Amino acid sequence: MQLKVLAFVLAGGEGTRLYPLTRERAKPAVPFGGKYRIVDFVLSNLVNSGIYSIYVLIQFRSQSLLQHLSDGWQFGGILKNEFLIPVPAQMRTKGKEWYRGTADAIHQNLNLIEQSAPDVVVVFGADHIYRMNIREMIEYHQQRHADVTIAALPTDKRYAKDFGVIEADSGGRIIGFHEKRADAPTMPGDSQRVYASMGNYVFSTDMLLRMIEEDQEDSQSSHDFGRDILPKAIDRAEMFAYDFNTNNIPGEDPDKPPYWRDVGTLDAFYEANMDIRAISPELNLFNREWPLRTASYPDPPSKFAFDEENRRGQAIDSVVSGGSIISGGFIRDSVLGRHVFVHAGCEIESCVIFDNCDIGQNAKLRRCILEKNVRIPENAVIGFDHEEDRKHYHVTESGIVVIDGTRTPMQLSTI
Ligand code: ADQ
Repeated sequence: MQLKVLAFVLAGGEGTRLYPLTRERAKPAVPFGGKYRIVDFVLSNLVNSGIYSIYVLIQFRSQSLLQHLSDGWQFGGILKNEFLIPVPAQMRTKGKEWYRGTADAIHQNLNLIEQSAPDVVVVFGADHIYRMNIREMIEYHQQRHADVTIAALPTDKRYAKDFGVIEADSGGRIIGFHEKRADAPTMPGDSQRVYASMGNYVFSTDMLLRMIEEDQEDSQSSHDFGRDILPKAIDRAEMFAYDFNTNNIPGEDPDKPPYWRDVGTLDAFYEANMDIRAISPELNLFNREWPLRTASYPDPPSKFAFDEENRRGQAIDSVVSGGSIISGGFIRDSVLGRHVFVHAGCEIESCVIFDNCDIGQNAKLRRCILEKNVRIPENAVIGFDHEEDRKHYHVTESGIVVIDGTRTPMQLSTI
């Protein structure tokens, strides 16, 4: 395949339902799985698929995301076709506005498409935890001579209201697109499931340019792919659904459906973190044939020690990131970020702990998410009595206690 591919990653989402984790950062910059950020998944999928020409479109609270991209992802410089460049709104609309919707984000950057003249443009969201061989989706797009291909995940029909639903015939041709409608049509031959759009699209360049320009002329449009562009394109473009369950990822068990999770809510975010920590995890971080890339820091290794009372520091069915010290505490079913200090006598069960947290002696934590820089006092007991927890913290529907942290102090140069 000798195709010129340009990728846009839509990384501007606010992620309001992940509050307080999105108070200071855009959703794609929220930490995940100890040492990663959510955006690392789509970027790893692109790079592992051989796509290195990437613009990341940013908007809300972008500083943390920019910092992460700069720490871990800004490759390029030598080869002109290898770049990862964050792009804020260019204010190209008449009203000089921020991105008004996902399609407007592409519109404001049409010059980037025109000047590189790609054969296909891939537009992917940055909000999901998944592994995907994007090359296979592009091959499918080419084989079908499609103008537009949408990644589709067979999903229980009760979730139709949360997604764009693709209506396809048995050959995969798209005949309707229904953005977030509970009564959207089910899959051919399966009355219980719908084809949910994963928000990942492959476009042939000419068709994308035409659709985006026409959309700008429409004063009623909200300039969104799901709400405006895709439903309107049905009669005019060759559109196909790419069934994600047919995707093959090197190093993954071909009998298991590929992993994809929407982490739009705190509960879903928590559950997806839990998916990585078991002995045979749902999401395997150890697949060397499809590595998850992220920023790397000069962290020391993590350390497990006996405390003064000769209690072992140990972690079972857990993930512990670099620079963490477990001194005589017991950790089970948990995911720990970088530089977490667990003091003597702690018991931590089923928790997700971000970087730089400090858990005081003999504290007991169960089913908590700890933001960065949280200090848990000695002897604290959290996650056992939700009435008590609610007095101090946010507790989700399923009973996850979310403990907010403080800002990371910025190191300045001194003279
Ligand atoms: P939504 O879940 O509503 O539906 P949306 O808020 O449109 O998703 O965000 C899609 C992607 O674009 C995310 O990665 C987000 O970070 C990013 N984004 C949002 N606003 C942006 C902006 N102004 N600038 C840049 N990036 C922005 C969409 C589709 C559905 C599909 C689901 C799958 O509309 O059809 O089913 O994604 O999750």
